[in-house]
Amino acid sequence: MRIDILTLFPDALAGTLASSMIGRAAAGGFASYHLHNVRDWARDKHRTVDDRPFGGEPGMVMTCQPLHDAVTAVEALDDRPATRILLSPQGERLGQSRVESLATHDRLLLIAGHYEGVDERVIEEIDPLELSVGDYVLSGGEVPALVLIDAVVRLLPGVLGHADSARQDSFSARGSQGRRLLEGPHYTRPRDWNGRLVPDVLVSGDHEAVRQWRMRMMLDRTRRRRPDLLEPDAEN
Ligand code: 9D3
Repeated sequence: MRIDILTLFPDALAGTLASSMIGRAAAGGFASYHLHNVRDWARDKHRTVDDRPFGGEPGMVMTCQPLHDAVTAVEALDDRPATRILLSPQGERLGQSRVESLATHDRLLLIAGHYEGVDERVIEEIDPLELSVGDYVLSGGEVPALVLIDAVVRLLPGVLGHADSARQDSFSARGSQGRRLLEGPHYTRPRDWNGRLVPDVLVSGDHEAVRQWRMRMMLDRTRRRRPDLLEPDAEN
């Protein structure tokens, strides 16, 4: 998968893209990351990429021309058509089902906004999928872009190795109707830590009892902590 990222702060992303699981996916040839500074497409001598909003709100807005030229130029760097994504607080909230679908695409073009936002006309022209990572205020789209990349790239065949992907799809985290559930508690040695014991059923050797206990813990926990996941049309 090729991932192009348009940003005003490429330095803020470079380190993370080279490290951790995200970096290993690139080192293994499963993904490639290409950072582009939108400022490189500005035309005036101060390389301006923002301006004051019409209508008198506070803050600054990213202007149309540099961003549009950047999208056009970057898309031409490769023959594959890119799925355009704008990270935006006004976007659809990112969920695992969207992540799974994006993991099947050959090429993503991520646009990380900054300042108060992006001129609406260039959004209309580019017509990107708009995605948010949650209902809290961040200072820009850079961290959301990294969130999306991490979530997508770990699903690419080969990145985690077979064991983990198989585990993810069949074993854990799904209830009787195929809905995602929270995971239950995990334990390791010692069996007695400061008087806190590992539940007996887990050391009983009765695999069916363990399976039932696990399912009950997952359901209890989901009911208590994330009842929204049990709703009929939960986004998961
Ligand atoms: C004037 C009101 N705003 C500032 C408090 C609006 C606003 C503009 C720009 C709020 C956040 C941002 C920058 N955030 C993103 O670009 C962003 C984001 C986010 O803030 N939360 C969750 N997901 C995302 S994706 C992109």
